[in-house]
Amino acid sequence: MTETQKTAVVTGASSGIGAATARRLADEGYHVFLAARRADRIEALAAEIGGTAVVTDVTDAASVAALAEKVGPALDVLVNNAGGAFGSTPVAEADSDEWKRMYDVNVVGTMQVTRALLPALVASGAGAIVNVGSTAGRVSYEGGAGYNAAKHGVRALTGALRLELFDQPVRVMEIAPGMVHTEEFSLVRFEGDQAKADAVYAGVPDPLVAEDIADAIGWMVTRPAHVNIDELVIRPRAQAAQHKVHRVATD
Ligand code: 8X3
Repeated sequence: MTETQKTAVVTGASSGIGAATARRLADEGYHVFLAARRADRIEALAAEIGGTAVVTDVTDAASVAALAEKVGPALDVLVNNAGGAFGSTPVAEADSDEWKRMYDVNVVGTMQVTRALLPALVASGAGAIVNVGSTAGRVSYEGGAGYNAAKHGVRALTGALRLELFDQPVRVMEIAPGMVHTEEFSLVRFEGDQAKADAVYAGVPDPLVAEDIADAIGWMVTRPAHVNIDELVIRPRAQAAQHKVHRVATD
């Protein structure tokens, strides 16, 4: 890292949108701190992009404090990407532990990382926060309630934070992706059931990929410091709405 190089933290940087965003921000010239639980993955990516891997569990305040310590006194960009959906049961059959985990990683995790890094973002004189929300935080759908609630929570947190920081040199932004075909998102949601995970994207001509979201985040953070992209909803063309998805026969 050079004295003048800008810095970024990306949580959930071990795969999918987080890994693609880390790569993208490195391409934009940032020194990227890759925060995630899986050391082997973030160390490999850090080596590839010249960043710093920091094994972090965003749900653990002590682990997040260690991340802040490593980042140091100034930070330009924070991408709160760590999150996910666990399970897809209707409310009548919901698993309380899955719901708590979703709230913990998506909402409390975002809060804890933001709280810890806010002084450094302010100190940079032009900080930028991008919270990775979801179209699932705009509408609800069957079997999605726990995730819907968590991502609506990310949106609520983002809105309150923007108001609280109105006189501070920190932009507070949210990106809300729709259908993005990543290696793990649906696999995690369906607890390792590859067939169910594949069915989500079956026949969809071009779902978004992680690089599409990374590209948008790269654009958001590289706008001039006075330009706050409050919310950016981004879907594949084939997904006109959550339930209105164009699919073509695959056989
Ligand atoms: C993921 C988008 O469509 O699975 O955040 O709810 S969706």
